[in-house]
Amino acid sequence: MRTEQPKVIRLQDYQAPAYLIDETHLTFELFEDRTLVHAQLVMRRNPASEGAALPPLTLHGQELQLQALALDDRPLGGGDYQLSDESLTLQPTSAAFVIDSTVLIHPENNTALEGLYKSGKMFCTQCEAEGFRKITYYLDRPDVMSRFTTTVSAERQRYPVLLSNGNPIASGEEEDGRHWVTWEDPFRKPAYLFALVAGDLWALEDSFVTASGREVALRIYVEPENLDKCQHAMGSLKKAMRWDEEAYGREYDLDIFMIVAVNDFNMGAMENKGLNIFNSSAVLARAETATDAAHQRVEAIVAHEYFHNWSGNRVTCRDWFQLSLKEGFTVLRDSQFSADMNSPTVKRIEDVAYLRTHQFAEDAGPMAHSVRPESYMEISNFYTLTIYEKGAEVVRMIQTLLGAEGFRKGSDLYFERHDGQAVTCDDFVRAMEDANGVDLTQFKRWYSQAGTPRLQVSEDYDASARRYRLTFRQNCPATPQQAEKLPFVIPLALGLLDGRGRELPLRLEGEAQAVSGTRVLALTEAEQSFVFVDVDTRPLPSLLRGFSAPVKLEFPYSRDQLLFLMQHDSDGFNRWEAGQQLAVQVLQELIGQHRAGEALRLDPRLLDALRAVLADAALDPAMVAEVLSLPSEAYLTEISEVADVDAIHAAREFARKAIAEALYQPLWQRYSANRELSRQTAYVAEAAHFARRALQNIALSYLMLSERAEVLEATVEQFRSSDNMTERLNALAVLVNSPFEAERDAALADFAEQFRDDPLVMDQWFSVQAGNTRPGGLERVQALMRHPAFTLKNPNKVRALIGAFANQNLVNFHQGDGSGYRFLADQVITLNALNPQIAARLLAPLTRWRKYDERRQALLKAELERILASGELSSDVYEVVSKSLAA
Ligand code: B3K
Ligand code: ZN
Repeated sequence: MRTEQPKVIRLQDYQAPAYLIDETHLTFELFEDRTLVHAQLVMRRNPASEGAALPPLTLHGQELQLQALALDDRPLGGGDYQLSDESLTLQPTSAAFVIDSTVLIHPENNTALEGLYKSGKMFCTQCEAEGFRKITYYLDRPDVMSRFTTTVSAERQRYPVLLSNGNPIASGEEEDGRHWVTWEDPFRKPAYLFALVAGDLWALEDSFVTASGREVALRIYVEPENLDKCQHAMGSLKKAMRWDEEAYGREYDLDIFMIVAVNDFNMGAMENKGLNIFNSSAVLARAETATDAAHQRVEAIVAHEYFHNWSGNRVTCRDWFQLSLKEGFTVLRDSQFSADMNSPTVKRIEDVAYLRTHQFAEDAGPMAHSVRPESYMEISNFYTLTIYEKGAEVVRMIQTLLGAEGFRKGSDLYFERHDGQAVTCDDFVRAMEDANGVDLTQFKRWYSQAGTPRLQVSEDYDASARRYRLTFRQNCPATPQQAEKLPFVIPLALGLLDGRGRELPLRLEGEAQAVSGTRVLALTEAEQSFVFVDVDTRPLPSLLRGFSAPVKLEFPYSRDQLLFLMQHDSDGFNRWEAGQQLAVQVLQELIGQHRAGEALRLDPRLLDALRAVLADAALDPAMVAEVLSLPSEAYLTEISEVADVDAIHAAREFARKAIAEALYQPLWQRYSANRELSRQTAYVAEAAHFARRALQNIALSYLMLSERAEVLEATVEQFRSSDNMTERLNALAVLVNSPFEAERDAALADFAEQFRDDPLVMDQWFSVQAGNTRPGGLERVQALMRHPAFTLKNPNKVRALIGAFANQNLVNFHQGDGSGYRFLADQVITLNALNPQIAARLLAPLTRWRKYDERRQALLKAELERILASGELSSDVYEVVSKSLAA
């Protein structure tokens, strides 16, 4: 049992550092059984810090074995400094001084994958947020920015490539087959952006000429067998570099930009200055081994990390409470980029579906926090959907309120004003205000108040006065530590449709002129009405177009009105949204029938709507696929007061089967036509082809529910003869979820045989099986954990098998006897010792206990208690478990 609770760190306690580090000179001597790190820190008192006397200097440091320490070349002995588990403290004797330290560390035993560690045969680093302190004694905080030089020395044979941030300035040979390289980064940076890589790596090379005509060398380093999987990432990088010049006026600043792919990585990727380190799953992609979704993910993550060069590196965070300053903004930037490269409407649909399912759940759970949190125990736990996804929505709302041009003026001012600084969310908002002459004081509540606001809308039409009134009521539920909330500024984009589906001109009471098309109302009060005048017929409102704010909208649409919006709304996002809301209503009715023990009866209007969409040859096939995708079980859970897992699953499967039967012909027609096209054309990783294959694949998954022989035959054919992973994996998933055991087993065996040497493809093989909702899910997952390709030490494997099971196979995970919960808790306990960050993330499904019936609540809480009592917990796991039990 943990005896000491981790400390709570609070935003209100922020203090500027007492000392600064102007220069950091590092030397790494890498060996198989140890690494020596020499650090020379050129330091001085921070002129901004107060007091006459020199305060003691406390450097962060964890798991370091101190070998030598000197102050201004004077060796220090044991009495000259104090060491604790987390720090080294000494007393400077002058305002400017140099510290030299040598520490011994063990990257070869580092399974937490934070600091310097080994992934397979290579050395690599992950320093954000507080990993640098596991490398050397330092002021490991983002507001301490320093100029770095780094020398890496290692055995040449095993580690021919030695990389760090910036430009290589010297290299040489040593005795005993060792060599060294020195890198210099001309930009000041916080330690979290430091990176080092050593390995036997090959590079795909290219170059890019910036808008001002500078040539930048581009290199993607991978293990030799992966060199043929880097083209897509390289193409994405060049598109991102161009896009950032055009959309934000941001140019790249070093002569070289490097990406390194590593297999063992806790997150997607890391934006280290000039040397991005990536999870191999976020770089490697080619038709035969990666799906369309994987290709799009690579494009988005390459762009995201590249965009950080400005939003994060050139302008960084003052402290970790400001994390969303770089993450929310950068997610917005990458989503705008992806929208421009692909279909903006489809991108928005994907983002909103993700936000509403997962971030809204976080906002309603025990770990709910604001976009700029007030406190944390372990910062690693705050790389959340709220910081990233909701943070992006907050910046997006600023753009909606200011307009594209005003927003660009604001971002230009922000980058210009704060280049080279470590700043706060307030500084970002202030730049937006100053560039536009507006006051965003009330808007800033989005940064400080947690929770998802509800927005209830009612209407009133007065035919004789030709007036239409919309009344908005907003309220936000209490979240931990925040009982009361003040009204938010909610940008509400809307239009009004007449009886034939045409947009009505919009004139508010008191305005001289009508506006045509969408307009944005800024809601600022708990309750507020807007009156539109000159309205000749009762309109149908299209509200929250493009999901203009992250709120839960409530308007009492009838199913016929939703059908009407699906057909006529000029806003593509809202057409999809009307279909989703219709499906939600229909599914909730089925859930009710199931719970009441009644026979299930599907509202035929849903079938009619989907039939019309399938028949619409003019509609983007990606949109057809999106409309055909019923709201997920996870989303249906999120919007339930108390989620009945079994009823949700039964209702949704019933609806899917009914759709498959009723629309068999049009589904078959669209499937066959697209499969034929796939057969005739080579794979292309572009939006139009993603769209076509998305429709083909969802059609196939419906068709298989009919269990007809011709579908089985088509699926097996697609599995065997497609030239790309998108079609092959979908066929495999369809077989895995089908009753055709012989074909399923044969396909699984074939696939494993063909791809056993490709870990990323084997991840997909694990995931497909983890997601199989047929009975016996837990036993299948337990058996797969014994497969030779599985290991708990690789985060991708943990996510692919255990994460997919707990998050995507709800009916198996939530089995009434609690066996799924017990299994997950066991994995969390094991991982707590190996990799605390992954353990804490894996826990999330257990923290949502409030959503379920009393029996499941008790079972979930019992597992949280068991984790708490299991021994010494990492601060990561302790924080999540203790907050979940307290809430
Ligand atoms: N900034 C990194 C996150 C690293 C988190 C480490 N616990 C990835 C990104 O958002 O770009
Ligand atoms: Zn990021």
